[in-house]
Amino acid sequence: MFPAFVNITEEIQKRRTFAIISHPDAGKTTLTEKLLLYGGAVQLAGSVTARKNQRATTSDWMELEKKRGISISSTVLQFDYNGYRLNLLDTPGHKDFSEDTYRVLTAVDSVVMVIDSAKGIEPQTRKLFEVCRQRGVPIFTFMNKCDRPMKDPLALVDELERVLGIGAFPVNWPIGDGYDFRGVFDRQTSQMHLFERTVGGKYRAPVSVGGVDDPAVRGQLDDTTFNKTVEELEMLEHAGEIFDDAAVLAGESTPVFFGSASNNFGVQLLLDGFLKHAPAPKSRVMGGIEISPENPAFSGFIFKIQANMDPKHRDRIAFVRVCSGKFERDMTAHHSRSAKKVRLSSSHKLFGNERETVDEAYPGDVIGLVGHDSFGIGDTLTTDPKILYKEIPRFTPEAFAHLHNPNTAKFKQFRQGLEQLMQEGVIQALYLRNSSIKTPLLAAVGPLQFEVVQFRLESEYGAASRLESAPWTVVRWLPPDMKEDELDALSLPTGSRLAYDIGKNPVILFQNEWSANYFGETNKLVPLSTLPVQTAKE
Ligand SMILES: Nc1nc2c(ncn2[C@@H]2O[C@H](COP(=O)(O)OP(=O)(O)OP(=O)(O)O)[C@@H](O)[C@H]2O)c(=O)[nH]1
Ligand SMILES: [Mg+2]
Repeated sequence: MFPAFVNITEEIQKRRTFAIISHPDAGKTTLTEKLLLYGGAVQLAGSVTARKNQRATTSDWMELEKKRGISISSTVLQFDYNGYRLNLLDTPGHKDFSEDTYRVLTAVDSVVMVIDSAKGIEPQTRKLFEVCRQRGVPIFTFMNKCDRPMKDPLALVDELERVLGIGAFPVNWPIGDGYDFRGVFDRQTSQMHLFERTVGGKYRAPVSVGGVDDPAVRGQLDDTTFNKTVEELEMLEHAGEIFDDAAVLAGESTPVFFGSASNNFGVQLLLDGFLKHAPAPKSRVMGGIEISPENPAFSGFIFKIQANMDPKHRDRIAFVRVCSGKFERDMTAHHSRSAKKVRLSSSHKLFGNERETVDEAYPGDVIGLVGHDSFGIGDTLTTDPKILYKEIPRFTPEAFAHLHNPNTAKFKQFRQGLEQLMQEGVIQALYLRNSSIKTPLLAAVGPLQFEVVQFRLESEYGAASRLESAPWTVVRWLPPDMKEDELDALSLPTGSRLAYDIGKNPVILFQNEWSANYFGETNKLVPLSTLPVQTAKE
């Protein structure tokens, strides 16, 4: 049991573990930086990115993010603010990397959904929203980029409710927009917050706060902006909605905050408003058993693996979300995949690329474990082997390609690099049946994943590669218990091919949807599935 001086309930109640999600380019990484600035975790916004960029001279993989100006992988940042311990996960928005983003969603207790106020709800935001809703994850909304010509704020709120089918409660309201965006009105305290822009938004924006009638504040606004804001606020009041915590926690209503991440407008209000209402870690239900975070057994699961994050340490980190009990460095835990006991000695807390040894961790924390090659995505680590999490979603690949090694002298590097990257789950692999080609067929949710594999093979393993696209676009799983002779007996449409996934489950690769449907109709006794039957060991 726990030593008397640690109150585990208190530790759990302090934790807020959340992801920032949205369509590409809405401003997730920018907002993350600004939350760190306001959370006191960095002194100067941009310093995490800046550190990343300095490293880019040695870690070219980050170079790819910089070159393209997009996030290709999620980032974990842990910091303390105002009595809370935050575990923040910035996710990539591009749909080709949605496997990474979806895995992160299994590890968090709430999300901040960022919306570009000029664009409203974009397709990827909608998809991510659906995943959150299915999981019942509470959603907080940040309407970003109010410093640009934006949609009418009432229309934005209406769009949220209409398109996503969720209640929306504006916690604050924009004052002016575009060049005239001056700040926000906090509806809960009835205070105006007027900000000044700072060069590059590096420092906190100076703010003056006052009631609507406060002359110091009123004097800063022109009549048009002031009257429009007051009119809109009256309309909102008239609608008479109240902040409903229970609906927010049930994922039925989202608190809405307006602002501009790049200018630091509204960031503090978002941070404080979020912390006030976001949930602490709660129970997870697995196979009908409820595992409370206060369960004395330590348990957690691996939702991400990443090698070579820091060129100083060429190693592999398994990201674990702690779900129950207390983690202690050097403890021994049961590892679900190998069914063996493992000693967890090299544990870290993470802040982007930086890491620091951590001696203990509590439910809600994300920690990085180094030095276990047998760890895979989805694995459970626990002191109670009865606990088994099956959280990680699988995706149906839609793009297929062969990867060749053009340089026989580098065969070892090529092979080792590819194996590592597949273990990280950067890409899926299939093995063609009866094939002389020994390298796997790469299977991706989107083609940018191939680019990342090639880039990282070259920069981290010194192995060049040549990509050859494969003729298939559809994969379907066969029943996992099919025997070899039954597979032999199948009559496949022209151009189709049998293969196995990494769990040795048989699949068919089809040239197109039509061909897959045709097979389905002519082989009614062979049920096809778009995803493998999930076994916890995978
Ligand atoms: N005008 C304006 N631009 C912003 C604001 N916030 C972010 N941006 C810009 O929007 C662009 C995209 O920002 P990111 O933070 O990289 O977007 P992201 O959502 O992390 O993008 P991905 O991770 O690739 O999906 C950058 O050029 C930012 O400078 C804002 O409040 N106002
Ligand atoms: Mg980003």
